[in-house]
Parts: sequence; C-alpha cells; structure tokens
Amino acid sequence: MTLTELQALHELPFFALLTRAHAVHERHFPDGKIQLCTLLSIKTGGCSEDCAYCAQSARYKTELESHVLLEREEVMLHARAAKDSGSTRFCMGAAWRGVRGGTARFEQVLDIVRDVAALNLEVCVTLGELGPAEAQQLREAGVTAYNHNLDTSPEHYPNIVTSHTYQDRLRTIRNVQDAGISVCCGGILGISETITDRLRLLEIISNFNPAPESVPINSLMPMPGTPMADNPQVEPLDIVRMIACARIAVPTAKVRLSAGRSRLSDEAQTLCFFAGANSIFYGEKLLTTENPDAANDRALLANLGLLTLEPDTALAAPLADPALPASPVMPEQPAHANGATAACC
Ligand code: SAM
Ligand code: DTB
Ligand code: SF4
Repeated sequence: MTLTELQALHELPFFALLTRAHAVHERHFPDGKIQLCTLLSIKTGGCSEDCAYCAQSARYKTELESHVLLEREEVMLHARAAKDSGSTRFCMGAAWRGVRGGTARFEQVLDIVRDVAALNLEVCVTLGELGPAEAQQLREAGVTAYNHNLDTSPEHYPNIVTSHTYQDRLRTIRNVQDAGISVCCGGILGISETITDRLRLLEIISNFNPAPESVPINSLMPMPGTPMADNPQVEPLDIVRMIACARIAVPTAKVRLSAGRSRLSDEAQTLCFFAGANSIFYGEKLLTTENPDAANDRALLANLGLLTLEPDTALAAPLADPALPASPVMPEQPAHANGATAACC
C-alpha cells in the first residue's frame, strides 16, 4: 500500500475502519484462531546499541539485571514450560547488535534452536544483525521465523537509534528472506513518532516481497533510565487503529498485539482482536517486562469464544511474488516532511 492509501484508511471513522479490517481478517483467517507465543530473553542487557526505548542498552543506567547467554538446559526448562502452558511458538531474544558465524555463542544458539525445534514448538529468534551465512545456518537448525523490527519510519529512526541504520535493518531482513526463513517485522508506538511515521512503517512492511509472516505491534513499556522513560502512554484506541491498518496493509500476516498489552483493559484488547490481531505474547514475562497473567488471557479468550492456533513447525516462509521486485529495498524519500530527513536512505 502507499502512504496516501494508508492515510486515507487511518482517517476513516473508527467503526468504518474496524469494519473493513475485520472483513479482511475474516477473509484471510476464517477460523479466527489466536496464536500464543512465549518469549524468553536468552541474553539480557549490556547491548552495544543505543535504541532510546530499550533498557538493555549498555548506554543507559537502568535497573535491569544483565546475564550472559543462558545454558541450553535452562532454556529448555522454559521451552518445555511454554509448551505445557499451551504456547505454540517459543521466541528467544538476545541483546546483541548481531551475531557472527563461527563464534562459540552463535554455535550455542544453533544448539538451542535445534533442541527447542525438537519439542515440536515453532522457534523464533531475534538476535540482531545477520549475514546470509548465519541466516542459512539458523534455517538449517530449524528456525521458523526471525524477528527483526523496523520499529518506525526511516525518517524517525535516526532520532531513536544512531548506532545502526534503517538500511542495516533492511539488509538483515533481506538476508533472512533469502535464506527462506519467515520474517517477523513490526514496530513500536509511543516513541515520540507521528501518525505519519506509523503509517510509513506500514507502507514499507506492506511492500515486502515476500510478505512478512508476522507483524508485531508493540507499545512502549517506558523503562526508567532510558531517554523515553517519561513518554506518555499510547492511547488504547490509537493502538486499535494501528492494528486495523496493519491488518488491511498486510492481510496474510499474523498481527501480533505485543509489548504494552499489560496496560490495556480486556475491552481494549477485545477491540484489537476484532480489528485483526491474531497473535499475542503469552506468559508472565516479555523479555524483561511484565505481560498479562496467563490465566487472565485464557479467561479472556474463552469469554470471547476465540480458539488458539496449533503449532506448525513445517510452516513454509511466504513466497515472493515473481511479478514484483524482491524487497525490502531502501524506501524512497517520502512526499511528506515530518521534521527529520531520511539520513539513512
Ligand atoms: N536486539 C535485537 C533487536 O534489536 O532486534 C532483539 C531484541 S529487541 C528487545 C526486539 C524488539 O523489542 C525491538 O525491536 C522493539 O521493537 C521491542 N522493544 C524493546 N524494548 C521495548 C520497550 N521498552 N517497549 C516496547 N517494545 C520494546
Ligand atoms: C517484538 O516485536 N516484541 C518482543 C519481541 N518482538 C522480541 C519484545 C518486546 C520487548 C518489550 C520490552 C521488554 O520486555 O524488555
Ligand atoms: Fe540492543 Fe535490540 Fe535493545 Fe536495540 S532493541 S538496545 S539492539 S537489545
């Protein structure tokens, strides 16, 4: 979709937008099932990058307790518990700028991926930058999806992160796609962005070829000690609008109602599900912050009559449309101006 099309959508009266989004959702996901994913931070804190929202950056004095890469057995305890709780995707995050093949830590991650995949769980990892060879090795080890968020527009990105560029993020996404791994790519609301920044992000993601398998929509969990510690909470109905726009812009992808869900009422979450969210992080913790209680989530889904999705460990990555250019490619200079220039483009 284009930015202009997305702006027209976003400006629709709330119920008109929700009605359209729900119709798209029903067409592409007729069973309406919700995917349950459990997160584990396998390496916490001490990250070299300066993402202004993130407590794991070593640049900020936060209250976070760091730890080195967890041992395989410890990860497996969490993975088995996630499976027993009904979760079908296990997502492991590491606070690294990226990984390099041939290093002990990458070999350790590959071992962990193989063991988690053997549990008949879908395996997602988010390890930062990847080259083509590392992406291939992750695929061979059994990774189902790779999470690498663009977070916001290319125009706003340099206000949020200076230690790597939007182009770096796009390159990793391309490497993941080339290795035949499903891409999970989304963003964060509440990081001092404009509506245009949000829609630019969706414009770029909606033009990925192949399409992403999932699109996480996070809302900032303000972390003491980070530059965004005092940012105001995102309005719940703004999250619903963003979910609806994501559902229409990327109709085949799972839209994941991600960080910030613990600050939403059951009623606001219900609107998100109606607008097309069909995946959540499930379990007491995200990476380092709180998540809604699992029992409350089960009760909410049961109350709404929403069933949960089974695992699909043989899930094939979305195919590219041969009629369109392979992407992501660097986004063009936008027609709008919202303060920052596209320094990375
Ligand atoms: N280091 C890897 C990377 O940057 O891709 C993986 C971990 S990083 C924590 C994954 C994503 O979590 C970020 O891209 C961001 O969207 C989200 N995130 C991090 N801190 C957050 C916060 N305080 N509130 C909401 N989302 C956050
Ligand atoms: C994503 O988009 N959100 C998750 C997952 N991918 C890795 C991470 C959310 C992190 C929220 C802050 C924290 O718990 O540290
Ligand atoms: Fe590091 Fe990822 Fe946090 Fe950025 S978002 S500081 S890359 S862990």
